Amino acid sequence: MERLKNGVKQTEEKEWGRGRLLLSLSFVAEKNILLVGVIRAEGLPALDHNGTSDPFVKVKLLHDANMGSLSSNSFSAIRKFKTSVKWKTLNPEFREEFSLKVSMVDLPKLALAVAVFDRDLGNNYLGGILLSASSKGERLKHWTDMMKVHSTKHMRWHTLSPSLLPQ
Ligand SMILES: [Ca+2]
Repeated sequence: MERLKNGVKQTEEKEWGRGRLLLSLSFVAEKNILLVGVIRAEGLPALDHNGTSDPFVKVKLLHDANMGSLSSNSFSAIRKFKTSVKWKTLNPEFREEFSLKVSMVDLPKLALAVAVFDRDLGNNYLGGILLSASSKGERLKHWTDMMKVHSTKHMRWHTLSPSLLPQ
């Protein structure tokens, strides 16, 4: 297939809509640490007048209430992080890793909310994903792979959804 100047990019944007995000997950059982790697995103929507965006990613660990209550010492462990801003790009390269203290008992009852924003006066929402044991498809597969095989970086692309994540 011929690589047309704009043809290829436009097709990709149609398929992905809000774009997609490459994430890495690794649970280190000996240290009770979940490592979340925000690697890169592709085909993000352009929200600025110059035809690009200024993306950054927020990562937040939440309690998935569908999966039962947490052990008492876990509430303090629920934290959030954000990456640096990548200016004027729809295909940002982040390569940032965050470390979250989580006990193995609580891991199946947690959810990871990953949301991409365009840095602006009001930080516009570009898209996001929610990974947990009550997710579906690729997201569920990624979460369960991380829980089953420890100390291994599980990498997976996720299609970003336009729906807002729980705060
Ligand atoms: Ca912007």
